[in-house]
Amino acid sequence: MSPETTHDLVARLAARLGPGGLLTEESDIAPFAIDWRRLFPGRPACVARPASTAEVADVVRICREAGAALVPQGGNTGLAGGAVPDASGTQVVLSLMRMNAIRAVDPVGLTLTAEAGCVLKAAQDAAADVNRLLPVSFAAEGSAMVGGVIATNAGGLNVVRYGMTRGNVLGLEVVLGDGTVVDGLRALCKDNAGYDWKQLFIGSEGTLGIVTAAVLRLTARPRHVATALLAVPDPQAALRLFTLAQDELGDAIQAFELISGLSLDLVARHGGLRNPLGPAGWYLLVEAASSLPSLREAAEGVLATALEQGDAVDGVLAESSQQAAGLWALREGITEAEAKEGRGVKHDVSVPITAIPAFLEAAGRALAADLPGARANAFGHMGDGNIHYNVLAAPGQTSEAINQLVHGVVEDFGGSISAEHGIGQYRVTELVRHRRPGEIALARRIKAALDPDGLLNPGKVLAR
Ligand code: 2HG
Ligand code: ZN
Repeated sequence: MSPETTHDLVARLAARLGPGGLLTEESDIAPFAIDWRRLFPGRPACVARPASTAEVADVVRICREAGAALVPQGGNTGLAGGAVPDASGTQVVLSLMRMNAIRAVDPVGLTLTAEAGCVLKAAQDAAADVNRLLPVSFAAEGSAMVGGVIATNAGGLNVVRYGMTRGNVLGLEVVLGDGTVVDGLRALCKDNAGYDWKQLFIGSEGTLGIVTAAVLRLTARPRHVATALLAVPDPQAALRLFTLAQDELGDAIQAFELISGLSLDLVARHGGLRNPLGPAGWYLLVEAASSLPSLREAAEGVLATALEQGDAVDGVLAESSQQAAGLWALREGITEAEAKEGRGVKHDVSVPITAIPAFLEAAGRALAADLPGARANAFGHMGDGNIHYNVLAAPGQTSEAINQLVHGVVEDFGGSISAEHGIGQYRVTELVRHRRPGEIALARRIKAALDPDGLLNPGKVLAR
């Protein structure tokens, strides 16, 4: 794109969006130009901030006429560089932040309709105000926005009970790459009328269309919550406890998180948060919730059995919601603590739940043999098979070498190289290596059908 074309494009967008709708000053656009981890610094031509679906559609049309690429962005909390522009100075960041309304909450029909720029926490709070639960939840929920949560099919802490974002989206409104608005904002639990096209956009990271609003599923809000931290000798014991929890607490389990000893050391060192239990190789943060009054008794029973059979060597069941929040702060502080420790190479992998202990052992062995000095900071959502096998690299070790080693072990266990964070820019090369040729070819056909000019978030998910 020539400088004149970029100049004309910016002028047209400014005219359409009016004051506050377009950012062009270096200092204004800087926060939109780089990801949270500061791994992918970019430089956009400008940041468009439409305030309605009609404005989004016009931005898309204006960009398309100029041949300019668009990079949709919500709260910019992603960990795979999927929402930031390249460094060409020609891409337009399309921030959904001004489309932040909650359009409707229906506590009887159990739905909430929100615009893409609504912060996830605000949507959760709106559900809680009418005594309902919006079950998608993760550490960045105070900044992440509904559109980005959907575009990345975010996972998080409660997937073991409520599934991924995909399972919690009932209806969707999207703007296609040619500016067409597709309104599928139906508040229906059951809808088998033709292709379920919304699934194409959920998890497509803004490469097939732009999510502008959604109908989300709400659930009952359990009255009682039991939260426990357990120290466990090894991942095999953690797996036995997963079965025990399934047997005794069943569908009341809403989080089953595995945390390495190193993770809690880092949270203590960099976040100043004290681990209330003694030193151990591994920990479990387990949470169950139910409206039945017998929950606490059942949870106490599980903790007692776990200690008795030696699968837990220490444990605490929170006595209050503040104490529970303290336990969660340990878990939710890992990402920031890891960032302060040094260069972490992140992996967001999944393997069958049963294979988690063997996977951890095999990955640890491979790391020790091939990349001496590297430290594994493993933690994650054991209850859904998703482990963040992050590696704190030793000097001279490349991300590529570490990725290939870890993902090779994942492959051996029939796993996935991205369970919940998506591909973004971070895993584009690794995706090609780990998906079958037929799967990549199909993805390219879908991309070509919906974005023939390649203007929607180019270079993300699929290589250009
Ligand atoms: C979590 O589970 C997030 O806390 C972030 O998915 C994981 O920092 C990470 O690698
Ligand atoms: Zn996670």
